[in-house]
Amino acid sequence: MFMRIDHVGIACHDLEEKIAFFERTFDLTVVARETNEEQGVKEAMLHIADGEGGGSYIQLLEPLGPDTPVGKFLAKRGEGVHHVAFGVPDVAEAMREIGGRGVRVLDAEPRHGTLGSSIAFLHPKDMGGVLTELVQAPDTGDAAPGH
Ligand code: CMX
Ligand code: CO
Repeated sequence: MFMRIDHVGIACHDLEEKIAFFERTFDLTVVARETNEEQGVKEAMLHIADGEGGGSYIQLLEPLGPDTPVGKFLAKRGEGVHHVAFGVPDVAEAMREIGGRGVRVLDAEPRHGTLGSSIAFLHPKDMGGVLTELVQAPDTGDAAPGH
């Protein structure tokens, strides 16, 4: 079901400052910057490698406000790893299968993710304390990205 690690999401207070750190320390390149109102974040994707079914990235996340998932996380735990995202061939199918195995799927249907991907989240309390994201890359399968 999981094809690869799509990205590791890192919560931060200052997106521009963290982008500069990753660029100068690891020579990574930003391939996307987006504000995702639905997820309550301003974010950047830094490219690591290309793989079958999509690339792998570091996702830097700055909250749009305190009452957002990343805002609450920062207030409670400070900066650090916020979630791990796995690439799946078909996010809707993965949601159904995983949900049927007793893991809470936080989204009723796939949502819009970075670069036209379709995403859904699994509850950290059912995942050993790790907030987990499912990602269907935009060019895989025939399902249109969610909105
Ligand atoms: N990783 C691990 N545990 C987490 C967590 C995270 N990122 N976020 C919250 N938790 C834990 C909290 O520590 C808390 O545990 P305790 O009760 O033991 O203290 C529990 O989950 C509840 O946390 P909360 O602060 O009360 O937050 P909510 O229940 O309101 O929301 C969650 C938690 C995971 C349901 C919510 O953050 C969510 O729906 N996340 C999915 C969407 C998201 O994170 N979007 C931003 C990223 C967008 C992107 O990747 O593109
Ligand atoms: Co993510």
